[in-house]
Amino acid sequence: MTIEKCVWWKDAVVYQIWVPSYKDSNGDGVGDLPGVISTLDYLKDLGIDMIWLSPMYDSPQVDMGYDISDYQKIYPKYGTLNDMQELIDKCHDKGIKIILDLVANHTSSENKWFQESRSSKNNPKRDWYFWRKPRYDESGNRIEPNNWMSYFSGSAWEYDETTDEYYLRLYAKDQPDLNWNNYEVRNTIYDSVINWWFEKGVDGFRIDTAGKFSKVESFQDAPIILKDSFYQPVGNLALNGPRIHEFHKEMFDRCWSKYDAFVVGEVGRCSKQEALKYVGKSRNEMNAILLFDVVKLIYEKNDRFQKTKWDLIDFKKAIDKQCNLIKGTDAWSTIFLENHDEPRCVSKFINTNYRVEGGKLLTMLQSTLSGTLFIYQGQEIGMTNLPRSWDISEYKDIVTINYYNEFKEKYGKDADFKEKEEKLIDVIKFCSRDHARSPVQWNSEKFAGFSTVEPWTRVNDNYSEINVESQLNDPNSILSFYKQLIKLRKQFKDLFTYGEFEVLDYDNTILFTYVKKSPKFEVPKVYVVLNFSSKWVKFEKLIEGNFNLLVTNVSKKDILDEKLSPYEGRVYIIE
Ligand code: TEU
Repeated sequence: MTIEKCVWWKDAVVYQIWVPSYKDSNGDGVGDLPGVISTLDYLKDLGIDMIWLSPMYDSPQVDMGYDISDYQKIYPKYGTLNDMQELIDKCHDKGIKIILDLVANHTSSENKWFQESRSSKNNPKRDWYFWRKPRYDESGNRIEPNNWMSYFSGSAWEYDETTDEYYLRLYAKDQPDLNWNNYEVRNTIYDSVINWWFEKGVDGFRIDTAGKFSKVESFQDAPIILKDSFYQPVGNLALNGPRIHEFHKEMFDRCWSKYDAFVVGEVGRCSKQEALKYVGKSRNEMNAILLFDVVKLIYEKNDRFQKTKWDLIDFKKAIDKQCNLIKGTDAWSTIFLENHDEPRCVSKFINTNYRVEGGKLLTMLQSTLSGTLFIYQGQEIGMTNLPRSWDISEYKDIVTINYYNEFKEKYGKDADFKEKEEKLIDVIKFCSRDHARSPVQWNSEKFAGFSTVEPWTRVNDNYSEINVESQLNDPNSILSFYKQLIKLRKQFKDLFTYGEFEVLDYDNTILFTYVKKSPKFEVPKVYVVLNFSSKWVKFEKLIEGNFNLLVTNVSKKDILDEKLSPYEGRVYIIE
C-alpha cells in the first residue's frame, strides 16, 4: 500500500495552545485570545503550520473549559467572538491553520440543554442525557444505578433531587454525559457546534474523548478490578462502544466530508485493530488519532497516582505501535510526547540534571518519527514539572484535588498521615496534570512575561533560567534545536514523516536505535541512535552503509566515533 501524500495535514507541525496559561494580554492573570494573536509570528518562525486551541468556549471552568456551557460563546476572560474571528483570520493570513477542541461527550451542568433536561421527566430534552432510577440496598439505602467509577474519582452517577433520578457523568459531577443515541443531540452537535464553527473558518477539530460517545446500554455493573472499592473502572462499557463507529461515520458525512478539514480523535487506549476502525482512510471516520500508549507509560492503567517504573523497552514498543499504525494500512499516525493532561516530557523521560541534552534528544526522537507531529506549549523550551517543594495547595487541577481529598478522607486521621501525604506528593510531583498547566515562561521578568499581575496559577520557579527570550538568540538552546529539527523534518519528509519505522535494538535498555526508510527504496535511509542514559555508552553501527551525520545534540567537535556521551543522540543519513 502506498501512502497518500497530497493532503496538507500529514506533514503539518501542530502546536497545542492551552489558553489560560499561554499569554495574558490584558493584565488579569489569565491567558487570552489576543495573547495568542500576539505570538503568531513567534509560532510561524518556529515552523508551526497548525494550532490546536484547547476549549475557549463559555464555561464555568470546573474542568478548565472541558465543561462547556455555551458552544457559540467565548469564555469572557479569554475574549470575545470578534477576538476569535480575528485569531482565525490572522492565522490564515500567516498561512497557519487552526483547529478547535470538540468536547461533545459531555457538557457543563450549566449548559441550558442540561438545565432543561434536569427540570422534569417530561421535558423534551430529558433524553438528551442519561437519567436512571436509583437502586436500593437491603437496608433501603439509595445507591447508584450501577458501580461505574468516574474517571475523576467516586461514582460516575450523580443524584438529582428535582426528579429523584441519577444522571451519568463519566468525568466531574458538573459534566453530564450527552446521550448520543438521541438523534436530536447528534444533529445539534453537527449543525450548531461543528458546522457553525466551520462557517467561521476553522480548519478542523481535535475530538475530545472520541472513543466514549457510545455506552453499553444495559448499564450493567463493571467487573471488579479494584478489590477495596465499590466503584469500578468502566473499561469497555463506555469505550469503543456498540454504536461508536456509526456515530463517527455519520459525523464524517454530515461535517468532515463537507470541508477540507483535519480531524484528529483522542481515542486513548486501544489495540491496533481497534484503532484502524477509527482511522483507516476507507472507513470514512477521522484523519488521525491520538493514542496514549507512549504518554501513559508511567502510571498504572486504572490509577494515575500509582507510578510505575519507566522502561525504555516498553517505550520502544509504544512508539513502534504508534508509528507502525501506517505500515501496510491506509491509516495515518500522530506523534506527541506532551499535552495539557500530561507531565512535561523532560521530567518524565529524562534525568533532569541533563535537561538540555535530554530535551534535544526527545526533539530528535519526535522529529524523525512517522505521522503528524504535535508540540505542546512550552515543550519547545524544555519546560519542566513543578518543583517538589511546592505545597499541595498550589495544585489546581480537579483530578489532583479530587484524588487528594479522597486520600485525606481515607487516611486523614492516621497517626502517620504526614508521612503518607509526603509519599503521595512524591507521586503527584510526577503524575499530576498540573505540570503542563503552569504559565508559559516567555522571559525572565516577574511572572515570566506571561502576565503583568499574579497569574491564576503559579509560575514555575525556574522561569529566569528557562524562558523563550533567553533561548531565542542562543544557537545552543532547545528552542533553536526545535527550529532546526522542524526544518529538517520538512526537508526530509519522505523519510521522517512518511518513512517506515524499524527498531534495531529492541532489547537494549539504554540505547534506542531505529531506521526510517521509504517502503520503495533501501537507500537513502535515516539511522537514529539515542542514548537514553546519563552514562557514556559504546557506539556500534548496527547496519552496513555509508553513514553521513546529519544532526546531533552535542557539539560536532565533541563527538567521539566509538562512544556516546550522556543523552547524546545522532541522526545519520545512509546513502
Ligand atoms: O481527557 C480524556 C481522558 O480521559 C484523560 O486523558 C484524562 O485527562 C485522564 O485520564 C485523567 O486522569 C480529555 C481532556 O483532554 C481532559 O483535559 C478532560 O479533562 C477530559 O477529556 C474530560 O473532558
